[in-house]
Amino acid sequence: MDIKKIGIATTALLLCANLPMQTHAMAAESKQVYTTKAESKLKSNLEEGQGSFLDVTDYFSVVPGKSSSIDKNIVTITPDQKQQVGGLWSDSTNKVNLTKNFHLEANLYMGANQNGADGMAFVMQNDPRGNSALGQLGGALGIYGSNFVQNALAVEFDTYYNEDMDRDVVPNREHMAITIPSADSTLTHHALNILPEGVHFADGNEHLVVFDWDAATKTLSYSYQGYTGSYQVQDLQATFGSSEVIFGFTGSTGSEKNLQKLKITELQINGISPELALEINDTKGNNNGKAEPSETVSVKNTISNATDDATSFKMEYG
Ligand SMILES: [Ca+2]
Ligand SMILES: [Ca+2]
Repeated sequence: MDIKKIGIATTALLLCANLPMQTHAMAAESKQVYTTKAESKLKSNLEEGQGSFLDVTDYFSVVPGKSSSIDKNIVTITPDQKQQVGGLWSDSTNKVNLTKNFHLEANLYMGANQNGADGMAFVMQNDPRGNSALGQLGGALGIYGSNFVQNALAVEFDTYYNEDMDRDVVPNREHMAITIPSADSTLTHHALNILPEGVHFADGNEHLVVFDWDAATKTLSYSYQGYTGSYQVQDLQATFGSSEVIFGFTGSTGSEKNLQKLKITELQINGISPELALEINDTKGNNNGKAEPSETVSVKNTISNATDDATSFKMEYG
């Protein structure tokens, strides 16, 4: 991943007392201002959890009264029971800005029953129902049907071929695709990948899935076990009714079933994940972090962002 340097700030301090340099390093870091609280929270979660979430409930919640549940950082979308539907959504008060890049990685477990159903979907949405939005069960995957998730874009991992909704999937096998959820019984499967004969999502193992939103090209991409696909949105307003969305996962079972669960392992929203490198030099260069009275000390902050999204943020010096 490219490290893109997005800002350099240099300042010089004239010290009048024999202060330990660490004082100044801390001051510079603590004044860093992030765009929203959610970003700060995500960043601290990632730091505390060393790249993974300790508690998903800090930023996500399941659709109340449905079949999904959270246990620590494991989200069960559907238990291994028939006629289930559930979903997990991000905090509706801290939305994702689609003019900035987005990156999410998760481990998906689609079950162990090769003849099971129905699958899961990753969804970005601006449904008026917010984080209680959910479609129908069975082949509708919790995103389609009369109560479909509106103003949305979805990546479905479909473990069961349905004669109606999967009509354009040829040959008629398990597949992944990007869709625009609607109430129509005929869907268009964009960026379609069909699993080979005898290969099943429900293989009893977890697999990494990666989603990226590229703000510059308005393109959603997925990557799963070597399969990739992407879909370009022409207009944010037309697709989402906004430039801000919430995101999450849905899933369902029907007359067939599977245990379907996931673990979010990496998340970057609104271009966060800045890394701060602090370089301190005093003019004598030999006093191990302590400056002498009247000595000039230079402090150089280099802020880099591991995403390729050059989000602006503010530096303050005290
Ligand atoms: Ca299906
Ligand atoms: Ca499908």
